[in-house]
Amino acid sequence: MKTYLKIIVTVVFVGVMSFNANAQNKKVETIEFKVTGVCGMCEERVENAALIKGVKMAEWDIKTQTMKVVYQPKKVSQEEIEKAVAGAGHDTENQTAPEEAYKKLPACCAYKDGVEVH
Ligand SMILES: [Cu+2]
Repeated sequence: MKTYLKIIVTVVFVGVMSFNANAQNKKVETIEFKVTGVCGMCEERVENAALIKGVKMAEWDIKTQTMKVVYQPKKVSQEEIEKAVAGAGHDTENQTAPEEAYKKLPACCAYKDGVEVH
C-alpha cells in the first residue's frame, strides 16, 4: 500500500512540474521598438517579417513608426525579431537593414531615399 501511495505522489508531482514548465514556456511579453517605413505595403511587410516562431502578434503603427510585438521570451529574443524585420529591408531601433534587402523594396517604399510617409 505504501508503494502504491508513493507512486501516486510521484505521478502527481511530475505532472505539476511539467505543467509549470509548460506554463513558463508559454509566458508572453509585450515589447515596442522603432521600425522605419512609409506606407501600407511596408506595414504588411514588417508585420509579416516579425511573425517568426515564438511571436504571437506584431502590429506596426505608421504614424509613430513603432512596432508592438507579443512574444514568448523562452522561444525567441527581441534581437532575433528585430533582425528578421531588418532582413525584410526595414531599419529597426537596434538593427540596420542589409543593403541587398533594402534594394529589393519597391520604389514607393524607399524610405532612405527621400520617400515620405504616404
Ligand atoms: Cu512601403
